Amino acid sequence: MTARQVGKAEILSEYRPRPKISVIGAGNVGASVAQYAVERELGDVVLVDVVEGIPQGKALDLAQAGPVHGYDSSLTGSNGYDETANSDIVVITAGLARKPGMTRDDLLFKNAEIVGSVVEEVVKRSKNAILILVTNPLDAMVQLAWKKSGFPAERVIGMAGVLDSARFRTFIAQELQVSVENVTAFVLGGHGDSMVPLPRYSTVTANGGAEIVAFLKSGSAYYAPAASAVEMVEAILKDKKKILPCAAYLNGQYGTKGLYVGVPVKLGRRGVEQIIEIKLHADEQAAFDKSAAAVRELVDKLKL
Ligand code: TXD
Repeated sequence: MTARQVGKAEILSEYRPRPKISVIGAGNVGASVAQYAVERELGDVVLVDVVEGIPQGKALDLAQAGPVHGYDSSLTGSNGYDETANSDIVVITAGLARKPGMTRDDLLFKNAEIVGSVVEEVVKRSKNAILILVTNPLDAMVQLAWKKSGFPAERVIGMAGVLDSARFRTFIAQELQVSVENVTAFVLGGHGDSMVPLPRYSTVTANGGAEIVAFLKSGSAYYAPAASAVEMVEAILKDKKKILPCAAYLNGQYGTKGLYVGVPVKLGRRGVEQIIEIKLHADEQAAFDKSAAAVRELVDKLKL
């Protein structure tokens, strides 16, 4: 690029604020998403929750870690949505978490109500945002959010595959005593017990989440889920064109139509920029179909 004199007016006219990342639900996952996002200086963060004082307190606490960690992203906590106006990305974690013995599906109706109202508030103020859904049951919640938002499908994405794949990689690395960095793995299908780890099925992986629920007793996993959501945020804001497994809207791909299910996608500034179709073996396709059928059953219950 050739050097040129840039006048002050030109600099001002090119001024762009930092990306705004709103995180709805300032619980375990939401607060960790905020933490990882500011630690990587991906943008300014607005934390929203219904519980008074929680988003404000956590936002202030995280802001005060800034001088130590060396980030200067701004953090705002609120019980309302006005501060989320013109967000680039909205990560939705609001809802109830699984308790021991509870399946993700038990959460369906309660969380549908919460996510529905959140999406309504969010889209009123951020018409061009990309929505990343985290709340369970994930595949049904992302389908609901897509319907409620009226957004194109490429701007409504579910986080599950990155986490499920990270868990798969962790277990393989622990078993083989090698660095997690040397292990790649992919998990397809819905986020639940019918998920399809590739290259081959593993029940250890499918239970990775339940294991943590059993350890923690109150609450479910949140560090790895938050890290996974932030990997998606980063891929989008930095337009990385990164291929990650996400819950995406299928329109015939993988033999499934009109449904959100976990598949590899290319993530960039426009959201889901491409759905990557890998050729499945017959047994993998059968497992995928079974998983998609389980998601459809749940979505049908919502009567969207
Ligand atoms: O892979 C995945 N997608 C997941 C999903 C991995 C981990 C967690 N997963 C699900 O995310 C989990 O089953 C829950 O449905 C959500 C959030 O889990 P988290 O562990 O963060 O739950 P918390 O700590 O209970 O936080 C939820 C917060 C809590 O502070 C509530 O007060 C708030 O959500 N909440 C709301 N905020 C805004 N608006 C409304 N209506 C609302 N209702 C509850």
